[in-house]
Amino acid sequence: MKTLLFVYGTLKRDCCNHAQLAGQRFIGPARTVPGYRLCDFGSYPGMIANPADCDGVAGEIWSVDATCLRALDLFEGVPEGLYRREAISLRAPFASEKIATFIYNQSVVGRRDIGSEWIDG
Ligand code: PCA
Repeated sequence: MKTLLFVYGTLKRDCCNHAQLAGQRFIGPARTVPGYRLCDFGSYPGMIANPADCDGVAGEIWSVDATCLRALDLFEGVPEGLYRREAISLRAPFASEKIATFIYNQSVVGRRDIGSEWIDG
């Protein structure tokens, strides 16, 4: 079974952890609806809900198989509660269904808001 996954950080093409998506299918660029922002954790970003946001977050949609999705959950620290995998709303052309993504699941107090787009440094 395949799952559509929205990636916005180090899993994107040209980013440091992209190899985790090896063998999976790129569907296209995408953007969340407004209400999400990125926080800076140094070498990676965390996306959180922020009702004051007007822009949403930019990323990519990938179609991933069940084995890859399980591996990604471990890689992103879902069992430890670093991220949680959640289905959220994206803008057109992906607006008709909710799409899975990794939402940051820990405190962002004191972390820098980096807005809508992650660029690997
Ligand atoms: N990896 C996941 C979540 C944040 C990160 O750096 C991603 O790229 O979507």
